[in-house]
Amino acid sequence: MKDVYPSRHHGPAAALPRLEPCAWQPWSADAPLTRQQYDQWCRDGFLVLEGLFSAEEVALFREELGRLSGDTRLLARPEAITEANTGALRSLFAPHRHSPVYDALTRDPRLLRLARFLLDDEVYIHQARVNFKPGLSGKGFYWHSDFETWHAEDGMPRMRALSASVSLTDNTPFNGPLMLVPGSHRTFISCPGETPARHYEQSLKAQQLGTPPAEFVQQLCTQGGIRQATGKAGSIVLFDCNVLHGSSENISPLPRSNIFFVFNSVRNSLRRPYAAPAPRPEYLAARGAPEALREASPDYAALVAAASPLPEAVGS
Ligand code: 6CS
Ligand code: FE
Repeated sequence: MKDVYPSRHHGPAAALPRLEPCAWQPWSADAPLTRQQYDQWCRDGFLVLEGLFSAEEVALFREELGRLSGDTRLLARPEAITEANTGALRSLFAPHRHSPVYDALTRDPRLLRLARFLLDDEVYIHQARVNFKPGLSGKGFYWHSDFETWHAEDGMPRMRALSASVSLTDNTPFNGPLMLVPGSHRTFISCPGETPARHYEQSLKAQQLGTPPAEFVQQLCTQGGIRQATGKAGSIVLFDCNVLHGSSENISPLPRSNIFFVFNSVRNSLRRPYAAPAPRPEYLAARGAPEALREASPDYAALVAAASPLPEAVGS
């Protein structure tokens, strides 16, 4: 299959035009977005939706986060990525595989309807992760396009995927919120360099390869500006797979913890990596025949109660 988004092929960096629509169907009155939100999505490549989840639901998601981040077996697995400088937990990949609460969240209509509408297809989870970004020491994520990595290293053919980041803590101007470049989703930056074997063992701590050279970051930021995706806990940031984004380190005392779900069209499932010696592990990129997600409105309180460790029996 012709690689329409060549990157990391030894050649110089280049700006290529996006070939896919930003939204895969026109707006209609029964869309899960207002016309204004739809137009903003197409123009900018991202959308902040406030107050999607209640304070009670966020508290339940946080309780589950505490359970997972305290699970020593899980922390010893490769899905747990630590900060290079402090060893603190930086990201936990595939949290939905280790949590019935987060697995249910992937089927919550408030997320699933948006993904299915904008991608105009059945969808599955390509990747999920919690980025913890702890207070005082949480490191940042340099400017990048997720699609560049998912295309080069996972074999994602086309731009028909989006991320939904659910804020589990307030995302303020001070604790390293996501920064996005409006309109950058319409340009694919073909990056220089060659993907080494097992690149993810380094890139998930601090990505250097597959990031656009400075002049391209400057050009896209000059054209579109930079927007901080701030919002209260319970808000979400929807962003296109190719929008240029990053986040600064967090030196505030407050953590900036978000859970990200990447919804991919079932027609866009992974092929062989376009620019890497071998596919990345399943916890980074779901492979094989995709199974379309079915909507469900779960009882998060019951799921959290069932998942939480039983209190030590008295006198045990
Ligand atoms: O390599 C990846 O798939 C991950 N890297 C970044 C910086 N964002 C997307 C994704 O979690
Ligand atoms: Fe990213």
